[in-house]
Amino acid sequence: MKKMLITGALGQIGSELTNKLRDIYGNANVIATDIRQTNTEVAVNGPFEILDVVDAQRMFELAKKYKVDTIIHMAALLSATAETKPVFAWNLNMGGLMNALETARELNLKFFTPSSIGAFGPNTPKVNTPQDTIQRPTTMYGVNKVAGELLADYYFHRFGVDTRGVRFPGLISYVTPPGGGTTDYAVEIYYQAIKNNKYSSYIQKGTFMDMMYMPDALEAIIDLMEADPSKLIHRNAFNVTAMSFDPEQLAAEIRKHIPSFELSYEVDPVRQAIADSWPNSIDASAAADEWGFKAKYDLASMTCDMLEKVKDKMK
Ligand code: AKB
Repeated sequence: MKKMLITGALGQIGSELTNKLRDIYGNANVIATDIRQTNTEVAVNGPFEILDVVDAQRMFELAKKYKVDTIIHMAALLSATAETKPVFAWNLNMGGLMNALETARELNLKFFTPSSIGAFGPNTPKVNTPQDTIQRPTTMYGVNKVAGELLADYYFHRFGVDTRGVRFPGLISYVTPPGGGTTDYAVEIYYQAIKNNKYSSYIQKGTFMDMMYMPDALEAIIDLMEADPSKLIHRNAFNVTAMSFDPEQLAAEIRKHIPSFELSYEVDPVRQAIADSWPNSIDASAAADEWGFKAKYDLASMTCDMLEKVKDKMK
């Protein structure tokens, strides 16, 4: 990768990814795009363009104008929002992906887009979920993600587009808040712990989901994109994870730093049903074997860092 265009660059992953890529590849070589410009570092540090990913023509023209060699397609509606607006989610998630893949095909670009643990469903083996297994998701987001994995494979096999991707678990970060996801509770809890010493979780105790700290997610994207293609057996949907916990375990870790922290529950049936349909823990050994994936942060080290950074941010 030398010059790249990122969609959804002001989102939870996009904003940190853009900064990291600019540090590595140079500010001018990372073209940030999003549907609207908010006054963030990303929009002023280097090239920024307004792009609605359903506008195929503009996506193509921007990629051509900046002569990029890679497209990193991050713009998408997350699981909980997609469930409330399924038609809009289909049009945005699938339309945006199709436009990005077509741009990559026409201009011969490398391509990255994330899938998710949401690509699995209630019939998937729940523990240590294998890389290749039954998926059959029951959410619109999951349907989009499975279709996206297959579509990206198709563009590789049919047209030779160098498509790559991972299945992200819930991502935890302190820079840009997530929005509309099922795993967002695991971010909110840190802010509430510092602000109010308590948190009311919309996810029930005993609900385990895979999670990863943002620095590991960013490393994973870059490592996969720079990996030797001859080593890749899979391409578009590598399971990656760093930890699996339920709200009680997360609260217990927070109490090591804030002993008076209180956790209560007000379960949201929509997000709980989504979480119940996802695996408890996934197996990331294919990513480890094929391109050396290894997360650095576990629950303890992530919690230490999150509490420190969120505290600084709130000063
Ligand atoms: C969500 O909760 O929708 C996302 C995801 C796991 O894909 N964080």
